Amino acid sequence: MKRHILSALLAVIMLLTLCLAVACKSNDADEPNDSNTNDVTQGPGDSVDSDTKKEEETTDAETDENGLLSKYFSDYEPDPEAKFIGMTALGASGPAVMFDNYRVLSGKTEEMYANDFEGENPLALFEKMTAVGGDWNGADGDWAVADQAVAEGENPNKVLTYSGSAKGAMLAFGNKKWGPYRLNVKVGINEGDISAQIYFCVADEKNYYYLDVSAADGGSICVYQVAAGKEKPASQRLNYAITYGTLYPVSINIGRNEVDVYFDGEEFFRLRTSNEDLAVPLGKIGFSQWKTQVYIDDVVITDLATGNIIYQNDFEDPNALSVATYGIRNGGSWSNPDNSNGDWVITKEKTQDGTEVDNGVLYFGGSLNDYGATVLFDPQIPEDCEGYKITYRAMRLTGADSSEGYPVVYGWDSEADYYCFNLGGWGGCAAFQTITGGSKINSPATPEQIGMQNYVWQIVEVYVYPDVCYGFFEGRFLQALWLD
Ligand SMILES: [Ca+2]
Ligand SMILES: [Ca+2]
Repeated sequence: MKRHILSALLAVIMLLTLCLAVACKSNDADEPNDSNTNDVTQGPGDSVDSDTKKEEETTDAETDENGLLSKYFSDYEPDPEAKFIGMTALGASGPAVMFDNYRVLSGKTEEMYANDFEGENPLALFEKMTAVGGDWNGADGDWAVADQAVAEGENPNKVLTYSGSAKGAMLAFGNKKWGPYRLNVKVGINEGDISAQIYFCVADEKNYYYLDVSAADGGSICVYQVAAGKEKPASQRLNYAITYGTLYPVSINIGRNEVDVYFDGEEFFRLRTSNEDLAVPLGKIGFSQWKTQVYIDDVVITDLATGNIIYQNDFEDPNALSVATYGIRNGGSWSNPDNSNGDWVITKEKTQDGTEVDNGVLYFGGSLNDYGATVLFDPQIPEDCEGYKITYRAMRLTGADSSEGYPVVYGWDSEADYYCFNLGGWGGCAAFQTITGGSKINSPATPEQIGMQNYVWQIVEVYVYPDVCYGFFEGRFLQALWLD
């Protein structure tokens, strides 16, 4: 596995980081490392928008021999070998969309152009286009700079708005030869089922990619590719609740062979020139805990391509554990890994006051100090599966916020090779863990507690694709884990 080499490299990087970091390191082996142990480019630079330099605006858009705007991009040299190239553009499917803090960087930090829409003639360098399938005619006034609606006492802010109703409006910027580069922009939707688009690698009106940010149906994000006028999804569509009036930072890092798409500080999508080496993690799934007692119920594994149910278990069959096996989670200890002490059992749910409910559940009631005990099921995920989703509900009965309530393991080959979405670790937070060759890599834990509660059923969903896993808790996205 390529991961072995990667892990070794990361281990060296982690070691160096640890040597330099000093202080404030816990001895707890389950404590996440502050360094980013994922092979993930650092997040968007939008958090530093307050220092965005205000560029002098101009209407004199002189170009050099490459057609690049010489005033701004004289030092920028596109990579002729780059696989992802093209202009940027902003778009909207209807009114009530706003953009701000538009920046193009030639590297991670080197700014080529910045526009906060506060200056004179802020749209001078943009050109109007119409996306394929749209009916926009480039109407003047549809794109305009306006005051953002802000709460009393907040600083006034000008934003780029789209007030037209015709579809496919694109406000384009840049050059067809551009690449690699990074596009940072903030996007917001103020009302309705409207969607906003951030286009990149635009060759012309029939060939481009775009991130679609939609407020419809509770909100979602997805990347699409349009090639020769034909559109297809280039990523999964993920539910993401959009709060009206909020400007979300978007960062699209266009590399030579890969595009990383960040939304609100999270890397949600990676587009690559080839995913051929990647396969969806197969293997067993299981449940674990640490210093807590839990109920698990209604486990469902769904094939994401077909919608078919691959596996389900509602634990109403008292013999449901007869097909289970047992393991010890990496770093854990369990005196009876054959479960002869009955740590994991099928039982009837009880309420907090001890009333029995007519519902069979999977129950860990073992000693609170016996951690790492994992019960495993073999869902027989078909080898040609292109992606699956694990859904279950869980209830923590005891334990403080420092306990790990609902870790779910999947892709389990052995105790030395599997994945874990650990909910409740790191003081009530969550993070993916990758165990490969017996070594564990923790993703950075969520910055805040996820809100686990005792005696409340809570829903966990894990999407498993060949290149990425997404973890959700109570319908809320928590984290992505990139596989390569
Ligand atoms: Ca502004
Ligand atoms: Ca049940």
